[in-house]
Amino acid sequence: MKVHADEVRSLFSQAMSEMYRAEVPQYGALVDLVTEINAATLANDPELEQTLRRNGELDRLGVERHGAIRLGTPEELFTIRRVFAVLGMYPVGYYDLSVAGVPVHSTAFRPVEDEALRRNPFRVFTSLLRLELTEDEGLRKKAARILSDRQIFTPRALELVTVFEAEGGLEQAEAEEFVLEVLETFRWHSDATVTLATYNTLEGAHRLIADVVSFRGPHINHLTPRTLDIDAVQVGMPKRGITPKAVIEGPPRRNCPILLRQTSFKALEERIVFKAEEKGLVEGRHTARFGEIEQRGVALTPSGRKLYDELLDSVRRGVQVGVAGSHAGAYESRLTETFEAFPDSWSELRDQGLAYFRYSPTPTGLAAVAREKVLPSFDQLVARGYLHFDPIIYEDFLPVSAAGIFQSNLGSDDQQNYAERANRQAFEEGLGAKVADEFDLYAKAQQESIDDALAQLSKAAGKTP
Ligand code: OOG
Ligand code: NI
Repeated sequence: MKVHADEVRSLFSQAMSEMYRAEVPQYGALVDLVTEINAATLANDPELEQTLRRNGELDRLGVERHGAIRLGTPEELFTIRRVFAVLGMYPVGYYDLSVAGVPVHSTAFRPVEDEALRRNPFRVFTSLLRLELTEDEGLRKKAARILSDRQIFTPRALELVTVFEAEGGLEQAEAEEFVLEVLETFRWHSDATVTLATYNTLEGAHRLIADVVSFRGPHINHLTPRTLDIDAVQVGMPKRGITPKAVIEGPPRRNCPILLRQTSFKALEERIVFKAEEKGLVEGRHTARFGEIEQRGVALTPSGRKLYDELLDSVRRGVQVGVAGSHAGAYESRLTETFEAFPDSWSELRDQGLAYFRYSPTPTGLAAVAREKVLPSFDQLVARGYLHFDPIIYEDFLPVSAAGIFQSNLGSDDQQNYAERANRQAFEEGLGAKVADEFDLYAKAQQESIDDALAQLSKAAGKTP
């Protein structure tokens, strides 16, 4: 019997979480804090609890994580796509981070079907280094040569991917083996593949280049739990010896959370053993791994997203963000003020077509149509409370936020100005597939819920004696 991909993904995300807990103790402390705050938030807000329960989100909350990796070559990207497919994760969205001075472009590998998301929404933000954005040709060639010498996947992992592709699934024992083999790709290596001198040259071009090129594999650089109250966690972190970045990325605190709010704490400084020029080994330091938390809200439609982007942009033009703690207060109050222009009730968000919702018939609605034997119009069904609507959670990422997270962990002095040069086509060529459009996925989920709800209501209306 083949194991369902959702099952393999759950095994994998759990194994990853255990590995990270063992390697980065602060991650464990953060997960404990988030678990406490989520429990307290649910206890104080029965309505939120009901909504999460109806959406099947309550069970996934405790295991929900996203991670991030940075790859070096298009070939690595191509193979990681095949690896993630075994885990039921597919590329969604294209993120160009060159605008923010980070020489990468990215996608998010994640489950796409409602049912799969409910089971375990594990996502990995996956970036590909863009050496072509670096001006120094010598350095570009050197980095490319080092990268071409490495193999980030174990031979057995590659074999099992081939088995999966040929047979459409893995047996239980193969799935368990696969999880262990793939874990190797994400593991931290404290020994670099380069000399300290090479590392320093790479770092001189960009910290991120050094992080990608100097190691045997794309170590997972953070694993993020989902909180229901990011402000409470932000306040609670220092008490547990964790220092978060100055500002929370994304929209401000609202009654109706939209998209995604994120905050992170600084990377660990780790001891690295470099190759020596002659004989022996040289010790040095590298920072790569950090911690992050996130609070997720409703997915926005293209017009909702446009409004979000415009408002955020006007805030950022007005205040220098995240440079120093003293700016944080000014940034936050401006953010809150500016976002007053964004409707903050579920019904306004729905009426104005700004967000996506999942519809379900109410018991009152089912009873009423059974009695009346007619089906009112869609808007009437909603107005009369025959149809209930719940927010569809945003499952993706935000480029401006991602850039803020990258930057705070690379050190703000690292900022460089690459020209905006999105190159989705090159990314997809490397990937060997097109990335899915996130809006299509949310629209589909909304439409399916409508079709299903209407089918139930008309069945109730027709069945009446
Ligand atoms: C990824 C940073 C982006 C997020 O949650 O937006 C990210 C990285 O630093 O590799 O994880
Ligand atoms: Ni992240």
